Amino acid sequence: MCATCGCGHPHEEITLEQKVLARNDHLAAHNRDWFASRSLRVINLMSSPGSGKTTLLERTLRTFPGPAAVIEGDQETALDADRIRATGVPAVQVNTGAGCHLDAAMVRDAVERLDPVPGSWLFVENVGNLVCPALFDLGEAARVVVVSVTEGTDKPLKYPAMFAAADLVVVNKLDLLPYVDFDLDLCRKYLGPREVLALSATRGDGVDAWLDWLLTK
Ligand SMILES: Nc1nc2c(ncn2[C@@H]2O[C@H](COP(=O)(O)OP(=O)(O)OP(=O)(O)O)[C@@H](O)[C@H]2O)c(=O)[nH]1
Ligand SMILES: [Mg+2]
Repeated sequence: MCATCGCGHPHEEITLEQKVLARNDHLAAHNRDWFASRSLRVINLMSSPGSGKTTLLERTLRTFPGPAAVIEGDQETALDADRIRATGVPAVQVNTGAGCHLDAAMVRDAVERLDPVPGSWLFVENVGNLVCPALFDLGEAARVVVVSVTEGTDKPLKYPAMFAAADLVVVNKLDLLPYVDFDLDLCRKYLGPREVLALSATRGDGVDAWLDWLLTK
């Protein structure tokens, strides 16, 4: 019951959120088993809108040596899936409508439609959002958070849940560093022991280290 007015709403809302997350965790555990049975290496890419997730995938997939497939999450449009297919790699677009993140059920449905070759790297580009996607396990093997130098140095401090969940943080748009007020050393300090790769998805510097990291997955 609500301590302020006795209406009961806050208590119900908290219970509902816990149930939604518990159900998602259960489905994500099934996804993880299913991915393992097909030797799929699933990478969940998350960031604010426009940090360069799709651009990084486009560059990656043009030279990636292994089999790959992509699930694209956006509220609307199939623009990102179209960009991925233009590289020759299969992609499925998931539109979440009013939703602000992908969940385990959406990914399971999409991967069944995509039917990737066993042993593939399966890239999941989450909906652009530094908050909600951090809460939803998809059954992935690794979480990559992309932050670009145009977003400001303070993002790891302001959105700690997202960065705490990252196996790797990619700092993108390195080519713009001379023109913006972004302190890469301070950003690394804020990120603590987390692995960080700085790169430019458009110009290509730093991308080899990213490819090497992916091949360890
Ligand atoms: N200068 C520069 N621009 C970049 C770089 N990477 C991406 N961009 C630009 O940033 C803009 C957004 O890139 P996207 O790859 O669409 O970003 P996204 O994270 O996929 O965006 P959403 O899917 O909408 O969340 C585009 O204009 C890209 O060309 C980079 O390394 N350097
Ligand atoms: Mg995108």
